[in-house]
Amino acid sequence: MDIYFAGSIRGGRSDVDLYAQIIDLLERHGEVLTEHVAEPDLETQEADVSDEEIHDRDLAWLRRADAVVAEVTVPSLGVGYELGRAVAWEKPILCLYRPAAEQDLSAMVRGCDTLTVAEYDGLSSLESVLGSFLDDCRR
Ligand code: 6IA
Repeated sequence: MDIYFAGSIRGGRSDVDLYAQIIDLLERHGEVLTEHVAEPDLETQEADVSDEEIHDRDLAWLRRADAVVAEVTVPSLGVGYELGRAVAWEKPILCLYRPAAEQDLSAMVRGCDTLTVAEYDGLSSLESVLGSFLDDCRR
């Protein structure tokens, strides 16, 4: 199973360590196409890649994905855009949100009935949420 993980980059990197932990959990279920989202020094690594190349490469991965998992607690335009494209392509989508966060989740995400929002408070509660979502994607 190909899994597209989305998380904030230019929207803010305060959750980057958590993204790495979520990706570790996802890798038990399939191949994560976007491991770079958890790369602490992504900015320097991707310095030679144009925004157009990033956009086109990421959309090709998104198109190919069997499932999309997004951590949406740190608001990100790019993640919102990816979610909109994934909805249009009828991908199974799970959004992970920590309600204790400063910013409330956008109504455009929470109000979308073709994606699932899972509220959680820490990594320990995620294992079963991710497992049951990805099992459903296989059916
Ligand atoms: O608006 P954001 O940057 O927060 O958007 C984050 C989302 O867009 C992620 O889920 C990624 O899939 C995608 N994305 C945005 N920027 C990149 C990137 N390099 N590399 C890969 N995916 C990206 C940006 C490097 C740059 C800061 C030099």
